[in-house]
Amino acid sequence: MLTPFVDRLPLPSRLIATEHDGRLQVRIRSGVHSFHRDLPASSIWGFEGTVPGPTIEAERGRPVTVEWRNELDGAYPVWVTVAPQATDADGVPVQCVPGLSGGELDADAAGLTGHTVVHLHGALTPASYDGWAENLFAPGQPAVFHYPMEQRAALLWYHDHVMGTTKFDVYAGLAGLWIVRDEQERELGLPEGPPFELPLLIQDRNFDVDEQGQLTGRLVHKTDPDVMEAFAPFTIVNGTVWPVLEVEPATYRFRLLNGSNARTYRLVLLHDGRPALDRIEQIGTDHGLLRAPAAVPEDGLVLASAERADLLVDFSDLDAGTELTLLNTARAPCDGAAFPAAEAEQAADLDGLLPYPQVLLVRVVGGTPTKGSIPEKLATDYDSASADALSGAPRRMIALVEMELDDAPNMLTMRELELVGDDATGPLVSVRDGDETVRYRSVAAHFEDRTTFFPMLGMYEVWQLVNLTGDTHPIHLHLDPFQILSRRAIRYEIPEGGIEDRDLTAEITLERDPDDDLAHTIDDNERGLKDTIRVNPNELVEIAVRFTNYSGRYMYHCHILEHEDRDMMRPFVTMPSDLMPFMA
Ligand SMILES: [Cu+2]
Repeated sequence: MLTPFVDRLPLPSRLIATEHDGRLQVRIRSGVHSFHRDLPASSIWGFEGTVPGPTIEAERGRPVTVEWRNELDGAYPVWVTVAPQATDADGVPVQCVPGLSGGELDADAAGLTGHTVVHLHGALTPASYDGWAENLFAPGQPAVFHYPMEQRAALLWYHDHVMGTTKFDVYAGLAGLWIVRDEQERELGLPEGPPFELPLLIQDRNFDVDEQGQLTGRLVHKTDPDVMEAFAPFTIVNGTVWPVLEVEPATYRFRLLNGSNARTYRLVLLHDGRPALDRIEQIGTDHGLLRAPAAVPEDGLVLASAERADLLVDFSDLDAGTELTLLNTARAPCDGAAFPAAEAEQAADLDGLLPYPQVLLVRVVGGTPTKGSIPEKLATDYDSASADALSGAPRRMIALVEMELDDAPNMLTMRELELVGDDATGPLVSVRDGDETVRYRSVAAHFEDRTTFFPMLGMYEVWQLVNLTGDTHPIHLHLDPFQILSRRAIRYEIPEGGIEDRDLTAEITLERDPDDDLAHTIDDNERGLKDTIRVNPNELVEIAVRFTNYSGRYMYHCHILEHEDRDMMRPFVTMPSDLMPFMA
């Protein structure tokens, strides 16, 4: 119904902080946006009224002050609905088709008046400027945020983070990219800026239809009784459905971000119908450069919501007129299951809420072939946490659980678990690893529950995330980056009624479930500095994190926006060491 590959890939406008002496003003405005040649204009909320917002480019060590001017006016521009059935009359999942599918308009969403708060994802930011989800500013209220930019070069992104409505605000368009650059990275001679460095913000969107079934351009956030996340059928890159990118025969640098509400992508580049993943070297991840380039996993590049990839893609040997397609092969919701790259053209899967695998068409045009060299060594400024540093590290255990509710969609929560002794009774979580069993009690489940995590600045901590749900959750920590230590298969049993509002009863064993065919491996491209990590079903992921400079109240959460809004988000408070003795 929309023709793929007819619109050119747009590039967001660039806002280079040093050209403005580090002082920027970004207006948050209602606007209109064209998502496709054949779609009427859509009403949106956007930074500077555009989708995506401008790409802000900053230099390490040069602070940036942004006056986020909330000038939103008018009604919330997206129609929100829960369709009454999961499938339509033809048996097609309603999330694969446009329109409201018989759903009523959500009056509460329609009544939103534009309170917002901006979070710079991936930034090392003092707590007061981190975009705490409850510190909102209404239209007309000033918000001046200071970003120190004392951090390595990386692709960050800024987006709305309002408690309970992040899923609506980001979906309406409130997201933009932010690139930090530094001299260490420049020394590698990588492409910087146009035409060879291209930011690619990938998202999924849906639209309404009129009585004749024609698309109206009105954005639609639709869920169904079986699936609480919105998985929209149309993939947009930089705000355009299935765009075309014209390239010269050269090496390009793609800065990818998955900015979707919930969808995980597994991206496959095809040339003449065959995987061309060997044209791609991944050089960076969430927090910047890897230590060495990594090949893309053979099934494709997986990016969950908020994950980034810095890629060098070689088109230098290709004749003018050559076309390559970037496709997505990941079913939704994502459970980590494999799909062979060679079959990417057949990846469409209605039951997997993937009606259209198309993402982007790359067309080679004329030019002088220029092959960029890829440095063998990239980052030299970080190492793995040493066994020494980790031996005395505090360990924190977090269980991801899905609670069924009688009168509402399921609720995803994170349970913070506290070690208990052998004599503890009541609802407990046991974790058996070989001959050893440790037991925990759930001490926090909701955002408003008491804070239990008080990490000390400068000290490594090991956080363990155990997934007791059927889907993959991308878990994001605000503030400093972390490194993944391990990904282990688990099996578990939760007795009938074991998931209560606060309490949790579960038996977890660190061994593979016989029905589990996930690999539970760490990909090479996950061995960098990360701020978002996928925790797959039947899996325990261990990360090492060290908070460095800023103390205060921050958040960690699942980055599926429908999950963080309800209730997969928790606070933590980073503490300077000298104040630790004064903690109650
Ligand atoms: Cu989640």
